[in-house]
Amino acid sequence: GHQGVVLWFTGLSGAGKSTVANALEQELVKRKVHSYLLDGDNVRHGLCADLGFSEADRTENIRRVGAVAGLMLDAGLVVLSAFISPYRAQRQAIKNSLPDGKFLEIYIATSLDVCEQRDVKGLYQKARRGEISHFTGISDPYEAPQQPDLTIDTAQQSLDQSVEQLIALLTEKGVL
Ligand code: GGZ
Repeated sequence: GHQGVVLWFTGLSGAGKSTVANALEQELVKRKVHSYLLDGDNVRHGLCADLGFSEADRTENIRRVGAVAGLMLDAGLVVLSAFISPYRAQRQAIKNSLPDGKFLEIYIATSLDVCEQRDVKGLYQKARRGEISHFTGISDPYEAPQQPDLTIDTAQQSLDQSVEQLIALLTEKGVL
């Protein structure tokens, strides 16, 4: 059988966290590996619908997601979690709460310039105009991982290459 793990994707808005995590999830389905993708789309409308983007709310958002990821890990799932999770201490707290080796940090390192040029949802433009406050990378901090298990820059490599790297990491760690 397979053993569970938490793959924690972190990076700026528009960096490609959800895209890469979705592509990996599809590959895991093909391999009949039970996985679940937690991201803003399925968490911020329900479990965390009461939270915004202040430091306290982001910390609570990430704390809840980390707790859910821990429960899913107990159930033996490969958990993919894709949130900006901008604070090092938040990510470290989740790592500390899980068994050794069960938290793999995936840094989606796509630069702010690229994310802002993509501006898929027009949020960066709004943030620059001051229409959104506390926007990560513009008017709010992002603390990059110092020793991620994997770094992916979606401007430098294809989606397929990113998935291959992740599969290689999961294989190396004995998950697959
Ligand atoms: C950052 C914001 C903000 C602010 C709304 N700052 O590109 P998106 O739209 O889909 O991803 C962003 C998402 C970030 O939510 P997370 O739950 O991942 O954040 S955290 O981990 O910090 O709790 C963006 C949208 O929400 N968004 N306002 N001010 N991103």
